[in-house]
Amino acid sequence: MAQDLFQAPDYYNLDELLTEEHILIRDAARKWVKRDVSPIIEEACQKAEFPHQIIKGLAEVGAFGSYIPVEYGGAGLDQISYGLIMQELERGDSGVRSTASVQSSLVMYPIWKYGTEEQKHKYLPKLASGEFIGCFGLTEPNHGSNPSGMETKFKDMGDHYLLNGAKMWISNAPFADVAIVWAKDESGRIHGLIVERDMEGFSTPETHNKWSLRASATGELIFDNVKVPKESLLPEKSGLGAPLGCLDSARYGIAWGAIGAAMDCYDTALRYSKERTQFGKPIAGFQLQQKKLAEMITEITKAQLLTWRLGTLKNEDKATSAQISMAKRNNVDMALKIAREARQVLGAMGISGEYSIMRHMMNLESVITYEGTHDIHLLITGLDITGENAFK
Ligand code: TGC
Ligand code: FAD
Repeated sequence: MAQDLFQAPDYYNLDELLTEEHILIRDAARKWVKRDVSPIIEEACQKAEFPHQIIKGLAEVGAFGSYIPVEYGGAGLDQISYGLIMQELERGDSGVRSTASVQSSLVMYPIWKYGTEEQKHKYLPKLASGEFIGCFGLTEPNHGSNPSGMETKFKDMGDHYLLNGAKMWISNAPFADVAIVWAKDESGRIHGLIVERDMEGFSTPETHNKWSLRASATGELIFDNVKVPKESLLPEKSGLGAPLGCLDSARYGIAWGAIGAAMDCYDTALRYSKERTQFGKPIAGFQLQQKKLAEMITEITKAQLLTWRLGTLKNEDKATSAQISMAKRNNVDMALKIAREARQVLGAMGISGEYSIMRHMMNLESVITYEGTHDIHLLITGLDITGENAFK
């Protein structure tokens, strides 16, 4: 990748809405991405390899459990800080943000919210420091958008549970030390279980041939008569609302993350348009290119405002699931459209790994699908405003 010259757009002086602490945290993450992610990320993507060397840095910038209390090893930060970190990580690459959002919102969050004190002390500090990496298994081969139909199940064997089934499309699975697995008990109720890598009968084959999120490792979780100790069940919440509660937190982080990807595409296209000369002048001087750039900064600014407001609601514990869905859906769609337009501004150079745009565009095709597809989030808004369920 060419040198990382990123300059963050702030068209409406939104930094004035942030505290000094927010800016310090964001800038530390921004600096780390420039120094440790940008120089290696293109090659990791081309090779379809997760860059394990970034784990320590992710922990150091507070990307693992930023809002988890300090007593459990987290950074004890507010929701806007968490969002800003996700924004900066995804500015580098959606796969890097994915690793951090899974760890924070889909692994640490359920242990923190639904776990016992013993589980919290056993796992959270190690997850915060990056000594352990986690994954979250909800999606199955036959159940993606409708997880309530899941077939993975466990049986009470007296002194342990016996777990059987399979999950697929699981981020971090191939190297995760622990998996939060959602499975049904004998009565059909959904529970979360903490499954450790070395449990017999548990395997995590890697998913290959992805054209998207290539720097993030994706895999399956296969449970073949896995004996899970009884103390591995998350006791404080059950039912589909338990995994969906984790998704609220992760979707919120994605809403911020997508802004990062969009900012990077816009900034790259703006700089290129000023440098690239055709027909005797910089292409930035042509109306058609200005239309693209002006629309990009408008959409980014709208998304920044929406997401900042969502962050303030989240800090007050007032953000609804439907509000989070709206921001996730809007921002990922916005970022994907900007990536497509920005790529065109660069002409042929837009498809080159010299620039980040094509990588962002391919990544965003996953981001618009996972954590609830674009269509599912629209139906969530539809249900919220009309009271009519159009899912079924
Ligand atoms: P429904 O009947 O609506 O709800 C069942 C129960 O759940 C409650 N609930 C929620 N609770 C917390 N947060 C939410 N967002 C919630 N949405 C619903 C609801 O109140 C109810 O509670 P109760 O007490 O009445 O039982 O459920 P449904 O079966 O009709 O499904 C609704 C639907 C379609 C919206 C939901 O299932 C859904 O969101 N589907 C999308 C699936 C999804 O997002 N999968 C993501 C997998 S993880 C992932 O992609 C990680 S990628 C990570 C990365 O790499 O970054
Ligand atoms: P389907 O549910 O089969 O949907 C196919 C199409 O039908 C979509 O367009 C959808 O919008 C549409 N559709 C479905 N239902 C309706 C309806 N009622 N009305 C209208 N349209 C509908 N999952 C995890 O559990 N953990 C992870 O860590 C994880 N990481 C992922 C990483 C990557 C790279 C990817 C690509 C996916 C990941 N997922 C993960 C899975 C992801 O959450 C699912 O792919 C997603 O929820 C959609 O499920 P599906 O792919 O089975 O699509």
